[in-house]
Amino acid sequence: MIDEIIDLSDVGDVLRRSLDGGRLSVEDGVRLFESNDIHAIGAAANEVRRRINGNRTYYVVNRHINYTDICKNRCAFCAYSRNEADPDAYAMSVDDILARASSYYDEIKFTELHIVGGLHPTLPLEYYTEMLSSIRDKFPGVHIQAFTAVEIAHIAEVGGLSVRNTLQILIDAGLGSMPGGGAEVFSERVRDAICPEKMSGQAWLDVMRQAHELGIKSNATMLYGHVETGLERVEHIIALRDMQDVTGGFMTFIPLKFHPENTKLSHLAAQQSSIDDLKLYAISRLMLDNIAHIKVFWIMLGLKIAQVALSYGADDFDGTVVEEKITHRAGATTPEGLTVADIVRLIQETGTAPIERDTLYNEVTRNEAGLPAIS
Ligand code: V47
Ligand code: SF4
Repeated sequence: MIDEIIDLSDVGDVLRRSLDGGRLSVEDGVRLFESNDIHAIGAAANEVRRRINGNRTYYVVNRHINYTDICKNRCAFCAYSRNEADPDAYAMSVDDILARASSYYDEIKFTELHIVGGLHPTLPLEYYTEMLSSIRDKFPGVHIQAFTAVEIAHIAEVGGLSVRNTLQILIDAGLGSMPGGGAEVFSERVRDAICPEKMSGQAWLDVMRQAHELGIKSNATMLYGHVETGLERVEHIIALRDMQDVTGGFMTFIPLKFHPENTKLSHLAAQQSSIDDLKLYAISRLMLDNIAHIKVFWIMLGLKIAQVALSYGADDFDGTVVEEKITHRAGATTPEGLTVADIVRLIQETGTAPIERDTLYNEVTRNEAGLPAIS
């Protein structure tokens, strides 16, 4: 069946090469983005997903915390950030963060805290180390996934330290792994248009390389659906693949769907297409032959397309999340969090098997009291 679909496709030669274990080139990737045959591209991606991850769809019981919206970068695509003087700007104290985490921990024993924020001009290194060590002391079994590569470089700059030293200090304080944000699209042309103040794509990769060398795993993202071309997407994906060949430190790739509301790029709203979402998920699965997982961040994608994406290459549904500001300030209409029962049902509806994982993709089982054990 899949052979017939591929034989009839205008990109059948590329799909066949990928299924035979070949590595796709820049030209192959661009051809896939130019093709309208999402059925064949999706079928091939689903087959690759099946070979790598079987029928499993992973999810994590986590809570997101966005500790400050004050940010010196003010990227054009970001509705979340504020200037320090804005009346609704906030920066959480470490006690606030602990209280927020505790209230959810009373309800459900999460295995991960996912912490990201803006580039606050003055918060010192000690704020971040105290945040990590206090969380570690209060929730000893919980994995802390925190600070994008952009935040790490900023924390280093404010503290007058190298990125490597900063990473080591944060690891010693309890940092477990890093989220994949801040990558956007590596192309200089795109960065000039959407986030001129942000570190370069090369600098982002360089922070990740150093984190991986220090034994820290991370995720990787691409923010899509604004001004980028198919070629720029492909070059971004291949830069991640090249880095992964060297370090092996990326756990998952997450395409982040751009939400334009309340941003300086709100005129780009007409470019949003679910066909494009699914094609991008499938092409990512086919091109990233050395990254094990592709995640649907359902908050940004929407629950329905997130479910469909699980048949277009994705194998990870992310998590319970609980509280999310970055996408909701940019007009997302998804809930801010989901219960485990919701996630399990949404995954089961796709015909795949829900598997609770920890941050590092170890399987989690729970006892009758709901306490997690990692196998
Ligand atoms: O870097 C900002 C993106 C990222 C918008 O690693 C926007 O598992 C869409 O990286 N529309 C931060 N996206 C969040 C992030 C993330 C989220 C979920 C899981 C993981 C992970 C990482 O959010 C930013 C930027 O790329 N973003 N504004 C917007 N208007
Ligand atoms: Fe700041 Fe991140 Fe928003 Fe850019 S995307 S303005 S770096 S919070």
